[in-house]
Amino acid sequence: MARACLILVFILSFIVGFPALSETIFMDDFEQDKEGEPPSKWGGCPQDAVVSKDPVDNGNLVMGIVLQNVDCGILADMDNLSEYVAEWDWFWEISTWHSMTIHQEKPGENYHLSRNPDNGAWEMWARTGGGWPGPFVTNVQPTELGKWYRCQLSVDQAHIVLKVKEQDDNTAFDQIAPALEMNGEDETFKKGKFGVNENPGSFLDNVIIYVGEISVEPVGKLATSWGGVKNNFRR
Ligand SMILES: [Ca+2]
Repeated sequence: MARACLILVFILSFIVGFPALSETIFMDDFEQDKEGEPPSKWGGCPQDAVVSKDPVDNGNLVMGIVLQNVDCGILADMDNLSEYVAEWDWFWEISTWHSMTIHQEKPGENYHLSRNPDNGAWEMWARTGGGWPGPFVTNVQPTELGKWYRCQLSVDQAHIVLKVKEQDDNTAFDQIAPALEMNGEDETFKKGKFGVNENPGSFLDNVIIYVGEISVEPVGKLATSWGGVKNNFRR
């Protein structure tokens, strides 16, 4: 009887799928926030980031970085994650360094994914003990100012892959070559949070963080796709 039940569960799992294998951890399109106020779902940056109008779409609200900051927007509920995928739209208005923090263990201790404006490269640095060792990996893939890009960051401990494409590029991320890949070049940080450590002139939107196999690409038909995502994903 027990064996029959196991077989039935096995068969049903193929019929209904494996919803437990994926989970949305965080999602924000900033549309519930008020312009000029800090993004309500993000912590640690009350003075550094404000909800702003999309630089190229007055009807869209985004996160805008207004001050050079330290550890802004670290997500509070990701302390113990070693594997996750983060996707977001990213826009740069001025030519300066822009960065995301990964595996934030405590303020000032993290990997630093950076867009280097001087040579059109993506670079992975660490920030630890007051120093900036790195870059551990670097790859030239120029990006333009004044244009929205869609980014995907896949994190599996110290194996970190960044992919970047133009927001209206409908190519699936699994068909996009990495803009940056770190595969054990440094293993200082193996788990922790995702956030931003940014300079002014940067904007973010449509941020989703998940574990598992979900592929979310609110590209092209952005409003429709994102609405579907919001309806379908567990919070
Ligand atoms: Ca938005």
